[in-house]
Amino acid sequence: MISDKMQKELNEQVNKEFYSAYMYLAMSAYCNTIGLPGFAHWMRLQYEEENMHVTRMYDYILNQGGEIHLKAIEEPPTEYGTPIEVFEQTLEHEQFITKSIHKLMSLAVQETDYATQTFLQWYVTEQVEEEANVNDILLPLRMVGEDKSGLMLIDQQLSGRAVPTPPPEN
Ligand code: OFO
Repeated sequence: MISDKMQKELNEQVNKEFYSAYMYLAMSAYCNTIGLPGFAHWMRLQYEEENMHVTRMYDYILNQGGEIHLKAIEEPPTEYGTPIEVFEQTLEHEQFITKSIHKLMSLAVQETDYATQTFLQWYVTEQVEEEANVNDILLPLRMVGEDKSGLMLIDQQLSGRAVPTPPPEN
């Protein structure tokens, strides 16, 4: 069982995770149009990963006897600037999601909702990984700047990203 407030906040998070997926799909399309298929591949897999974040949360709400309220997903931009700017916006977005997950965790602690704390712990850890992955890409990107051969090399590396592992079931 979850409180009405927790149900509402988890539904809000579902919407944010949906937006994440939507934004990464838009970023994937953008990277394709600027001639960076490896970047596009990385973003496409990120889109798939976000969908898994959505469904895990959706399942949890239902398993706890809660109601699902799907809201409209905000339209993401179609253009994201330079390759560095693409990943800077990615980092900014993930930091926003981290804060949002932390707020949910604070609520679960405040409500002494142990089940939701356990459920959310996976997202807390996942966000550390999400931010670290983006920082690991931003570092070489900042080093190469606008250098075309450096960008091609990074594009090749990003094309090797493996399909994400599904999160554990609730
Ligand atoms: Fe769902 O972690 Fe990214 O946004």
